[in-house]
Amino acid sequence: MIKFYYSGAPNPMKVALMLEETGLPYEAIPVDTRKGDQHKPEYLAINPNGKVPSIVDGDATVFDSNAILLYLGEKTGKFMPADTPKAKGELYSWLMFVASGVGPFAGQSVHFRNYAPDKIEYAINRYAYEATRHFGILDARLAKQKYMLGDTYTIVDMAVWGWARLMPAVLGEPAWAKFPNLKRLVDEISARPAAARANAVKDKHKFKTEFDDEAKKAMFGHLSEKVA
Ligand SMILES: N[C@@H](CCC(=O)N[C@@H](CS)C(=O)NCC(=O)O)C(=O)O
Repeated sequence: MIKFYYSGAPNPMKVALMLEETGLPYEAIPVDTRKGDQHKPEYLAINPNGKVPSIVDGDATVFDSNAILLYLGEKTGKFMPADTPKAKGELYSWLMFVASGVGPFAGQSVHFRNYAPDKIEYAINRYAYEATRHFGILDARLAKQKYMLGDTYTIVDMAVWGWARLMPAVLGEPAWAKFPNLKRLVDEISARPAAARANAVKDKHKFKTEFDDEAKKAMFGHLSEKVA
């Protein structure tokens, strides 16, 4: 049985979606990042980066959401494109684009818009600009084809869904008007039974909801340590 270390945040939710889509048996193990569970030695032994998600599958340990999507796709053969150099080229490119571009820039946009103690216009604009640019690239691709890799739903669409469904927090609700094709994909995936089950996973556990000093200390290490 796969052990799935998670919280209700966007990166774990992509993996919850894939686990539900594939029907693999798994045990969801909560990591309450607002209480600092991600920094406990037993969790750092699984993911030295101290973030969620991670999975343990027999003797395989995998961390980083997009690596897990790829691992589960290869394990099951499901939601993967054709096994050809051309299709693999597209898979790796778009999956890494989501991992290194869409995710981190959307995350920083959420941070500077909603969480930073000072509203720094330069930072807010930089990350909103890059997040808008990245979502625009996805939208343009989805204007030409139904899914990120063509005619079929794959792990790349799940990776996109993880962050794009949080558009209101990343760029504000009105931003959806700029990305109609991306909205179509997000709405389609959100309506899938597996997405409803993925969203319901976190309701099985009680996560801390208060964003108090303990939560800030656990999630924003830079507030207590000056390195620059
Ligand atoms: N590149 C990692 C990023 C993981 C990540 O940033 N996870 C967030 C939740 S979406 C987290 O664990 N936050 C808690 C913290 O930063 O302490 C991935 O894709 O899995």
